[in-house]
Amino acid sequence: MTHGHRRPGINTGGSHLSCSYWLHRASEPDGEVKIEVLFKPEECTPKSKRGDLINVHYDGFLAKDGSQFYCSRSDKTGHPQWFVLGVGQVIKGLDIGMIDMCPGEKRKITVPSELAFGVHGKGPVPPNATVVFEVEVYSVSRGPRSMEAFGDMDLDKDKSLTKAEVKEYLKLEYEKGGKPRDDPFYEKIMADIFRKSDHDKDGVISVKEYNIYQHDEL
Ligand SMILES: [Ca+2]
Ligand SMILES: [Ca+2]
Repeated sequence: MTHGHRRPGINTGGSHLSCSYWLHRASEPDGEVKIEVLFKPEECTPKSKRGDLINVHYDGFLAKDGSQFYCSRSDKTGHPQWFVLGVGQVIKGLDIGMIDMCPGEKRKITVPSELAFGVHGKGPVPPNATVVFEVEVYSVSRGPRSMEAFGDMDLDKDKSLTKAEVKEYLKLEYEKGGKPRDDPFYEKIMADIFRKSDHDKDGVISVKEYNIYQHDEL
């Protein structure tokens, strides 16, 4: 499967589960996001809210026949994706359906086309398609809205984030969740974060680059 364009809500990897473990046929919702909690840790904190930076793995399926239009777990370049919840970095249905999730929680989120890929569809998703995502949250942290989080990451307080600084932060986040990872794992996430945030490509994320969401209504 090729990905010739950027598709909202794609991410990958990190889990030992195979894509085939979750095949299903969803019922058609009426213009609303339908959430089913598949797994919830006993200790379910922190809970995600708008503006949080979350790290998530998810697979996408077409509701009509359960066929998979994206399988991040089998994507070799894949890794769990970081995005800011509630600001349109993923399809609307996921922004809605992923609120109040804690690390370790898994959900099945059924999204009507108008809150997904709409009347035109996108890539392998046909027009007017209801889609289903199986989502697993790895971490939830204060988002780019929070300059406090920036301050936490900016270890030398020079008002810019190097890869080393962001990596330290990620490591702490992962170790907190009891899921330490190897270096290549972090390198992939770093590449993802810097591709999205380091707009002038100077190798560091400035306050301005970091805080591009400040004008969003959260
Ligand atoms: Ca710094
Ligand atoms: Ca920069």
